[in-house]
Parts: sequence; structure tokens; C-alpha cells
Amino acid sequence: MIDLRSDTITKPTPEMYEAMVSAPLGDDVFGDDPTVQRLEQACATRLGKEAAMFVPSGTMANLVCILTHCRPGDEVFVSEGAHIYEFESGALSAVGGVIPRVLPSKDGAIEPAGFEAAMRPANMHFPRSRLLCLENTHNNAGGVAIPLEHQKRLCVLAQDQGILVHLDGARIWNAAIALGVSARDLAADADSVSFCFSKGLSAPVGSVVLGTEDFINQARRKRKMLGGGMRQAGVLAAAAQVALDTMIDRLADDHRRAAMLAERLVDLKGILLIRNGVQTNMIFMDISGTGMISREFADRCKRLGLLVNTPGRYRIRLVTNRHIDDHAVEEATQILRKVVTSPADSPAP
Ligand code: TLP
Repeated sequence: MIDLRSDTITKPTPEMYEAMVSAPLGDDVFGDDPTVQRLEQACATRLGKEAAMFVPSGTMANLVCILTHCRPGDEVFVSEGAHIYEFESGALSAVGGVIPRVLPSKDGAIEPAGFEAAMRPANMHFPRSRLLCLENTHNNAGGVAIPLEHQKRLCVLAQDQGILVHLDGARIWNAAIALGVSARDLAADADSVSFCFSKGLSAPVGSVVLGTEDFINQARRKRKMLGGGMRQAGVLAAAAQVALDTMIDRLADDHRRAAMLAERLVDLKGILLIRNGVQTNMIFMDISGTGMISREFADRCKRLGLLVNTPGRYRIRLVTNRHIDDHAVEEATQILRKVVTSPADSPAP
């Protein structure tokens, strides 16, 4: 089975398994797991932030940041299609009690003019505009790497208004590679940043939250509140450390293979690539021209040995990852070609 559903499906490397077995452990809720501490320190140094905190998932990372920055009733600005808004079960409102405000965006990048227009004068009728959430790469826009200059511009606008900035950098390393900048640069203007070890970096579990020491101290309480305090978490942090130390550069291979696959799909009948020029490891396609809905399309792919993601009625997402080599790209192309050109030949589920 060729699995293009996500980069989250990647399995730990042998080196990760070894590190997990031999990691020195403590109780991280007491703050004495040396492997977690080492990882947090390494992440903070690498991203140029004062402190870091290991968390079980990207969703918890985002939620902890929102809870730490905001109080109920606050307004949080998000881009169209933001993961925080679309794919986290409404946690920001359900748990955080904040009001999301979706800003006009182009290819995942919030329009500065739209952000400015959304700013509110101080008035007790309004919610308190508190936090701007950025996402880089922007998943739902197509794995788009938002240019550093654009991000900086938005951060300046936010700072001028006393609005804090959180960067959902679940795939910050993909963004950095695609843009040719450092993750440190991308993180520089944000008050909090999160990134994931369990996506293209292939660790089995875990994300990290970064910010000032004071912010992270407050965030630790929120993590505990959400049930995210983990005891011998060094078992997981050990694998995440290997991810951080050894798995970043190879993301370029995923990007190359996504571009290669996209190239082969451009002229497939009934398929429209949602963004021409795939920038990182994702391809989104509109398949409405095939006469199938995405569920049906995905089922047919599966019968032929290919797993794809179905983020919308007519939307299919393909994500390259460490388990997809050049040969798998060719095979996936053949399967997609078959599904599109002779749907009747690909057995219905
Ligand atoms: N994204 C997953 C799905 O939830 C869609 C995926 O397969 O891409 N921020 C961004 C930008 C993400 O893409 C994700 C996961 C998260 C946060 C949440 O991470 P987890 O899954 O660890 O909670």
C-alpha cells in the first residue's frame, strides 16, 4: 500500500527505536526527566527562544498557546482554512472560549489590508483583539511556504496594535527549506511557536511549544490542565531528539517527490491541481471533473493500492513522506491515471 494520506503516518527510524530504549528517564511532571529537558533546551536554542515545552500533539500545542495568551471572550485572528480553525474540533472556542475571526487570505497568507481593516478601536462593546495565529507551512492552502517578509509584515501590524502572534509551525522545517531561510528567522517575530516531530520528521509522537521563559512557565500549567503532563516522557522525547538532529535535511526529498508527482498529474483528465507549483510536500487536487466525489475516488485508489486524503467533497490531498521513494511516485501516478481514465476498471468498493 502506498500511503499518501499524510506525513503523520511515518514510522520511527531504527535510530529512534534505539534512542527510546536507552533514554535516561525521570518524571517530567516533577520536571526531572533529563531526556525531555535536553530536547526542550535543544529546541529553544535552535529556534532562538528562551524556553520550550514538549507536548503530546500539535493540536495541544496550539491550544496551550491560545489558553496561555488569551482569556475567554478574546478575539483570535486566523487565516482562511487555518488548522486551528478548521481541524482542531473547535477547541479554541470549546475549551478556550475565544472568538475566532477569519481574515481574508491568499494561498494561506493573510492579506495585510484585510487584517488592518479588521482591527477594532478600543471600545467596551468589542471583544478584546488579542492574538494573531499564523501557519507556516499553510496546510490547507496547499502546503504553502509563506514568505518571511510577508510574515514579518503581519507581525509588525499586530505588534503596533498590541496583538500577540502565535505561529503554528507544525511544518516549520518544510517552510524553512522551501523558502531558503532558517526556522529561527521564521520564529523570530512570534510570541509563541509550535512545531511537530511526528510529521515529516518521523518521530512517533510529540510537538513542542516555544516562547519566553515566563510564557512557558504559564503554558506548563495549561498543559497540565489539559491532561498533557506526561511522566516518563523521555521515551518519546528521545525519538523526537533524533528527529530534530537527523531528519530535517531529508525533507527536501519529500518536496522534490511532491513536485515530481504533481508534474505527472497536471494533464490527468478531470483533475485540477489546486496550486500549480507545489512548494513543499503536499498536493491538493479538485477532482470534480472526474464525476466522482472524493470518498469514491479514495475508495477506488485504495482498491488499487493507494491511500489518499479526502479533505473536501471534491478535494483530494496527497502528501509525500519518508516512505515514498521515486518508485512509489511512479506507482502512485499509474494508479491515479487508472482511476481517472477508466474509473469503471477500478473495482468499486
Ligand atoms: N494536520 C494533520 C491533520 O489534522 C489534517 C495532517 O494530516 O496534516 N497544525 C497543522 C498545520 C497541522 O497540519 C496539524 C496536523 C496540526 C497542527 C495538529 O497536529 P496533531 O495531529 O499532532 O494534533
